[in-house]
Amino acid sequence: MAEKATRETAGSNKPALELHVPEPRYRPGDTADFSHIDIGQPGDMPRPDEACAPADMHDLAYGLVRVLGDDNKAHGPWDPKLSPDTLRTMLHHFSTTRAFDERMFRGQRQGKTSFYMKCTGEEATSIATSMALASDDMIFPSYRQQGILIARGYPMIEMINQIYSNKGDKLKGRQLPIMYSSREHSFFTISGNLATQTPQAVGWAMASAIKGDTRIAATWVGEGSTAEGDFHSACTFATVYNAPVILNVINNQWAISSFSGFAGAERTTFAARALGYGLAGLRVDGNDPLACYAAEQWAANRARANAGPTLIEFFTYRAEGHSTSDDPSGYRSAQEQKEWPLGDPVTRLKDHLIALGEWDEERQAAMDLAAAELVKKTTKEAEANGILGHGLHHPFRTMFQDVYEDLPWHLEEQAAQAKKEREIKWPGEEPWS
Ligand SMILES: Cc1ncc(C[n+]2csc(CCOP(=O)(O)OP(=O)(O)O)c2C)c(N)n1
Ligand SMILES: [Mg+2]
Repeated sequence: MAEKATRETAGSNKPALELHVPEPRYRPGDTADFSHIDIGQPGDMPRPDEACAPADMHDLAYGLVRVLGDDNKAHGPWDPKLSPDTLRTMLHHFSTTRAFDERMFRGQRQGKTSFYMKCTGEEATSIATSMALASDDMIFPSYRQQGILIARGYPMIEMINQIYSNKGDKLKGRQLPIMYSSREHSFFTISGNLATQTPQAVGWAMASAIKGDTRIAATWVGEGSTAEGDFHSACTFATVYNAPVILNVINNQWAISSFSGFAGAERTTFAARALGYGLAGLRVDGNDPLACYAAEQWAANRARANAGPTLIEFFTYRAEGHSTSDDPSGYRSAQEQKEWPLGDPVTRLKDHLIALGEWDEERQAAMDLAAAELVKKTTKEAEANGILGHGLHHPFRTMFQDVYEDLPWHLEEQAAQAKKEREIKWPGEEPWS
């Protein structure tokens, strides 16, 4: 401070300028307390008409759309009134996704893959939302929406082959594990470069409208990634052209070890970003499967009616580490997850079905066991195609294929050099395998 003061010109009474550097409320060892967060009451937010002007739904960007109450019943105008069968299907996808995450995480610890990312606690933001879309609406995901592939019936063995980068991997080991792609399931290739999927989704939606198609696009992006310029370009294009797109912002409050304050959460909500662009903005309890479904359905109806794009913030909590490479005990309080007031989406859906008289703990236990067994069996099948480091990957030569119709001369040279080096390193072995 003393140094700053000497820089002031004589006679000036202007205060020295200061920066604010955000600091999370709780660090390891701290007692976490979320009582400062206003989560409102289930059923207390209005449900405006889907063609509503963004300026007329201002409050929805600051409140929290909630449906499920502490009584495990559905409340208010956002209740999507899903049938018990649909709710059980959703629960089944939740259970499968959780079992899948558990086993793949363990597989990384056992050295079968180099990398994995769980979505624990955030299942509703991908599964419940995608169930509100048509199966051929185009998904532009981040890396934490494996639940969408599971909900869309993508073969689990393909996911595991990709995670193991084995000879069954349709992406031929060219993508980081978990960065899936499936044209048949309208699931755009995951990119590790954060937020690139957002302008791509808007562009795809614009193309769909230009062609006079009926399919809409939806993208998922982490709250930390909304600080990327790409996200803001996406918002601008979406509003300018009224693109039939949904921008889902998953606010799990952490971006690896950076808390959401570094993306602007101390100042306003992520849903409020929408207002400045003239987009519809909704802020939703991301751990409430019914609210997630209802919000996505609202935005899909809006987009399909050419009434405009929507930005939805799903307020949730990343219950586990960022990835297998992360250890959250080094930067946040272990208590946070327990104290987090919006609970666990799987438990909330299960308890809702039980409250409806449509489910019980025995059936839940059987469902979870069946999911774990399915994942185990499929893992074994995928392991027959190879695991990390066991040689059963795609042949080495394939790294020079597919990008160009005719291999350019400089890549031909590189390929020849690589082949020669491998012959020296592993004499007597097939250099291209
Ligand atoms: C352009 C870019 N910058 C940085 C990274 C490194 N990185 C990978 S994930 C991540 C955190 C993203 O957090 P968030 O957007 O909140 O998503 P979450 O992981 O919480 O789902 C970072 C910084 C990257 N992959 N790409
Ligand atoms: Mg995040």
